[in-house]
Amino acid sequence: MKHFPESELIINDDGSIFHLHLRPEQLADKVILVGDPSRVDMVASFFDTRECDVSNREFHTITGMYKGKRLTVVSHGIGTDNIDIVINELDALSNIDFETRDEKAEFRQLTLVRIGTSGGLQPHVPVGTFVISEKSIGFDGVLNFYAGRNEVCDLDFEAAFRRHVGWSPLWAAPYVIDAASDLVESIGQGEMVKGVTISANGFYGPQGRELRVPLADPELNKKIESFKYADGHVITNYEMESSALAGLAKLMGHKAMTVCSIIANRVAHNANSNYKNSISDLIQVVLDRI
Ligand code: R1P
Repeated sequence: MKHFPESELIINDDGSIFHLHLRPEQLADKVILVGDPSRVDMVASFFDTRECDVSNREFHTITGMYKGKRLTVVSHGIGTDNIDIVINELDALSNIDFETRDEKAEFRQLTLVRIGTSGGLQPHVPVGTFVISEKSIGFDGVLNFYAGRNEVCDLDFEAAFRRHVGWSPLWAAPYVIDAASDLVESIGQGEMVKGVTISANGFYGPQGRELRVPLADPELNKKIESFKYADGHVITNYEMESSALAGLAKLMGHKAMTVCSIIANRVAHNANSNYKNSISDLIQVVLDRI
């Protein structure tokens, strides 16, 4: 049984975990993840009752009941570095005894669904589409710091992708990871597109947006758009978190998936900055199906 000293697992004086400020009993088994702390209120506005509302930095959490289901909604801010914090802390809240600092004997599995916004990379995912990240490609490198990465990743897909785009040795090795298939089936019905999502490690250069500083490879997005894997998969969208969420969840034994509303299409060069209604519709669908 693993034991975790104070330096590795920091517990605040009130018994809450370091960044999220949550105590173990405040976490539900089903967790909705959103980037924006104010979007937590939007999700919780659907709840019938609330039992806690906790905020620290960009991490805002509300636990409550929705149609008889106990749910936690937590914001993670922007980027896979934040996902590393949030998923490790949610797992610690579930699977480490905060009194003894020992790993619990019985594993508690979480269901983690991120509801996000995203940029489309194909004509068949116009603004307003809901895209499920059936596969995620991490440009961020977070998963490469954990043992077992090769056992959970799709190494053939990684190799084909690297070859096709001429991946630079200066960039972190990309990792390719599947979402939990039962979540993809239960949530990804009807109107939703199942796709392949790149989680970029930045919003501008790493997603091919050039402002004043030129890009190392200005053709990278064109090569990404033209990539087609042997099984027919094409890359549908860019966001910044799904890879680390799916990857860490898989290494830890949790179920995870990301679904995004497309708010810009990089091929059609259009965007919708007024996307609140579309996100609200997506939230309602996910709350009903989770
Ligand atoms: C960038 O503007 C942010 O928006 C997208 C990206 O993943 C990144 O977090 O998702 P969210 O709207 O869920 O934060």
